[in-house]
Amino acid sequence: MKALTKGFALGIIVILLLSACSKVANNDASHHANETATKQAVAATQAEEKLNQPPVEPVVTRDGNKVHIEMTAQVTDVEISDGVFYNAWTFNGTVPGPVLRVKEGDEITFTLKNMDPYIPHSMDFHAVHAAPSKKFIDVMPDQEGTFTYPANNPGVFMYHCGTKPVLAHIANGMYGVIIVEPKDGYPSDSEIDREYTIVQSEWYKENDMEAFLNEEPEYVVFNGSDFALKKHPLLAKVGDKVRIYVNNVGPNEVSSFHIVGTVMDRVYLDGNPNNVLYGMQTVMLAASGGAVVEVTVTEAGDYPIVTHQFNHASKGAVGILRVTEDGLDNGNAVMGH
Ligand SMILES: [Cu+2]
Repeated sequence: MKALTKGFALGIIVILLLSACSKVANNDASHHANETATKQAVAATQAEEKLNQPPVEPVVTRDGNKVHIEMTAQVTDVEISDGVFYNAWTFNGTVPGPVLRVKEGDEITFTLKNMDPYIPHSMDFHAVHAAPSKKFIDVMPDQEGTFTYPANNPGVFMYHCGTKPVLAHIANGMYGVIIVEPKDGYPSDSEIDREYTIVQSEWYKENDMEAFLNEEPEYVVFNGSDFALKKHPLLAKVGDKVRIYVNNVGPNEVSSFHIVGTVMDRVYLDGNPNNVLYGMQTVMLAASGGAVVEVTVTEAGDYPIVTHQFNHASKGAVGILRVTEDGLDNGNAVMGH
């Protein structure tokens, strides 16, 4: 569809150029008309041109319990599989966007700079209480918007662009995780040796609304690509207790999150310390659902992390938790799953 549109735009330019050539002797008025048409065609081509804006670091500053967060909405190519790039709509140029961490009781002042010259974007933090019609509103192209809200609930929350159609903005890459640490911590904090964050998501045909609506995902991935947690396994030492902050951002599928070779000591559903479960094999994550998952690794080796919906694992949602005697990467080839 996109290629067709582009071909169509190029066709218009060729026609314009041909018509310009055949009317060399025309008077000023038609010359002016041609110039205007050419300018319009160039503008149309520029609108068609894919942007690839370099990633921008988010700015996070704290003053007491007031946290200022500054992020960008931008269009950036991201690698979703070996050599496969997706022209993504992003927060700060990465998919998922930056992992944010605040504390229960913080007040967030959030600024979104929309670097996308063509369409509006916005921010919907699942971690806050706010009227969406006032605080999750569109920020127009090349503009910025600032919003203030409290983060009064601890948890592992999704954030995403909420601009219509939301499905397109999420499927194109505009999501991430904000962790709100409980004000008194988790009861198991003192036992934890290592912490990681995993975001599960889907990739469909690039910017194809029909595929987002009605087709199966081409990839289901952890942390943005089908290789992120294979090329760079999560590391642990024998005997460590490992905590994973996990969220399934969808947009369409649920996750059956499972770590092969372990039983979860504790799971805090949605990351709230009151929602504790023990001895879980698999935790189900709704679209946008999160959890804090804790496991103890007792033996050296590679432990695959999967969604136990194996059609999705086969499409990329596999990571490796690599356990070694010293906690360092031994560089072993990753075992398949
Ligand atoms: Cu958006």
